[in-house]
Amino acid sequence: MSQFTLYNYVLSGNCYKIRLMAGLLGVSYDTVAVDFYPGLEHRSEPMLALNPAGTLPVLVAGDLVLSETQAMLAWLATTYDSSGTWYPVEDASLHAQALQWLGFSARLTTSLGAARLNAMLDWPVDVEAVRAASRKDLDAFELLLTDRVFAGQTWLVGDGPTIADIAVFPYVALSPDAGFEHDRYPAIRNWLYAVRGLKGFVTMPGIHPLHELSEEGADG
Ligand SMILES: N[C@@H](CCC(=O)N[C@@H](CS)C(=O)NCC(=O)O)C(=O)O
Repeated sequence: MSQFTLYNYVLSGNCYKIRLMAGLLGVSYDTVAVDFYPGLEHRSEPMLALNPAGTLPVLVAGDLVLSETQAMLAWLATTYDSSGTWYPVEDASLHAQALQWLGFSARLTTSLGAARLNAMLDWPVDVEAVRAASRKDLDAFELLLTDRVFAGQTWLVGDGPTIADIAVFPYVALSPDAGFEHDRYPAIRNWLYAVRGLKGFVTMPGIHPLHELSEEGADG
């Protein structure tokens, strides 16, 4: 049974965060396709009535209308993860660290996300500024992940995957769309690999499944 409706654009990294989290939690939902480009339907009257900010995604569950991706991730984990591990609110330190990463993920929308929209759709942005911010964010993320590796950890918070990983994953994984390859980022490559290996992982254009070879695939 469908648990919520997602106003969705298939190429949007922020919409993908919600599709990915729902896949990992095994939650079913409906989608309403919004013609972000070229239609700019997210800025149409009906969409602005739903979300005056004119952004995607929008999540509707009964009376609840959410227009911030980070809040959607928190709501999904709090509502559908009975283990409590995806959003560790019981532990003040882990909770604060998760919120810290959610803030970082929002920043990535304005750096890597904007650079990607510009590269793919010729979206009007200050190209030099967003590309400089993108490189800075990727470099900083590589260093932070390297610290985690030295601490013997794979994930961003604690010792298992959380909504922090899901929030940060899309724009880092999609950065080659904007010409930011991962070759110089070994810690990022390992972490991307770990996320892609999660049970219930779903893909989007530009992000491939981890194992494409099956017995049939190997034959041709
Ligand atoms: N508040 C939003 C921002 C999301 C956002 O910027 N979404 C992009 C698409 S991925 C968007 O709708 N941009 C609208 C525009 O630039 O016209 C969130 O983090 O969920």
